[in-house]
Amino acid sequence: MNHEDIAARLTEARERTLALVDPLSDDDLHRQHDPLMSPIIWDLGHIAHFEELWLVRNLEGPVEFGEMPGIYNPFEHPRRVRGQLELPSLDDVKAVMNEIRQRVLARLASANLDGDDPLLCDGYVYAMVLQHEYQHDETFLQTLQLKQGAPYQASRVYEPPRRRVTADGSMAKFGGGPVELGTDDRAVAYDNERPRHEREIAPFAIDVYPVTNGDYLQFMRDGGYARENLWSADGWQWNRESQADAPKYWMRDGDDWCTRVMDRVSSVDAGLAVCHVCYHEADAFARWAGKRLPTETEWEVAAGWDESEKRMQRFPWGDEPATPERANIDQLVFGVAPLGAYGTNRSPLGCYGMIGDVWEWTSSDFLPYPGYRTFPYAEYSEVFFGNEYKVLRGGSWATRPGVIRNSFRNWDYPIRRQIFSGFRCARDA
Ligand code: AVJ
Ligand code: FE
Repeated sequence: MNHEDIAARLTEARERTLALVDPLSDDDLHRQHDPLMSPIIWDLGHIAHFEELWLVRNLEGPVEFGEMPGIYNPFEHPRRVRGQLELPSLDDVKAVMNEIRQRVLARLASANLDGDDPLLCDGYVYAMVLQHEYQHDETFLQTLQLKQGAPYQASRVYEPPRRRVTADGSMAKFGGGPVELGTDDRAVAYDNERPRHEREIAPFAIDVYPVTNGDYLQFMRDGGYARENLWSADGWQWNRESQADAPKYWMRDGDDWCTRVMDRVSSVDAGLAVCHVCYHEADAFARWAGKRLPTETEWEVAAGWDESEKRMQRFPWGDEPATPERANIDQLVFGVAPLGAYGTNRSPLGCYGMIGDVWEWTSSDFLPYPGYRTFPYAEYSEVFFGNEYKVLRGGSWATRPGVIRNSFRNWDYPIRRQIFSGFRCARDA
């Protein structure tokens, strides 16, 4: 990225953020719609102050992340209490966003992107701030799907490509052997994606297609939610406490089911990847199917390993960037697209749809790779490493293209399902 690219991308990111919140009323913006999500106005202020912290203050000399100011420090104010903060009006937040952006652009003009400073080199810190805003754009859509009051109406919804295939239950096979995982990229990748490292992989098979609503309905109709032996101990506890008997946002419709995406309610389409299931539901389904969830390593091999070249691709289709033509990403379709809609969204191993539509749960805890080094701040990845979080891969229809690639690692608690999450299964081969 050169200076002009950076400025153009910053502008584009902000246009998207503001377009997403444009249909919202003042009450919509300030209300805490759910304990899991911040008031939208908080995310807007937080986006601006994160940008100021990294693209102004940190470039003047290193500051602690803890200096993220008062109300916008995510660690001082957990999401469930953000509705109680004194939050500014939209006009005030927009004024702050613009004022910060002016200083960012002024500083950018003199930034040396070819030097040794790892923060500036190849525009890393700009890519980091862009990806932060992109990720909060997906957060907005989780909040808007949960929103109280009138359902959110997107200003534009795009049709996915017309192609559709029927899942045939097939699995792709990897014969085992050494593979290269992660990346050494220092221009865009987060610290948790580094370094590239070799691992010996046992032979495995993995579903060619993500688990569909049709597959999931079979699990439900076979008593999947009522059979304790299909669930882990934690999973069964979640099952009892939540009283869940279907994915989030599913509603009974006589003997059938319908579901809602924002303001659109439709009967559940058997030919779409299932969305809004938690890790425990995915894990129980896999056991019911006589399979298991893939590890994140297996997922990455299935998404990008080219065995003939002995090389990991950046994306399933190759190294060319993620675009809405190649995968259902970027908040355009506003929902999961029919299986097979994106013809070239296939990996060398033959797996379809590993990027886009739904994030895919893996069985892996969120842990550092061997040789991991925190950069540039511990509060992005390091403070979340451990066995509390499970890794998700691949991005969803709500993920912006600039923040998804095969090596990208997302994580969340195994009980969460307000995220756009689905899965595919694997087994030992
Ligand atoms: C990587 C999606 C888990 O939303 O908590 C946003 C991204 N980090 N601001 C999150 C993030 C800081 C993060 N996830
Ligand atoms: Fe953030």
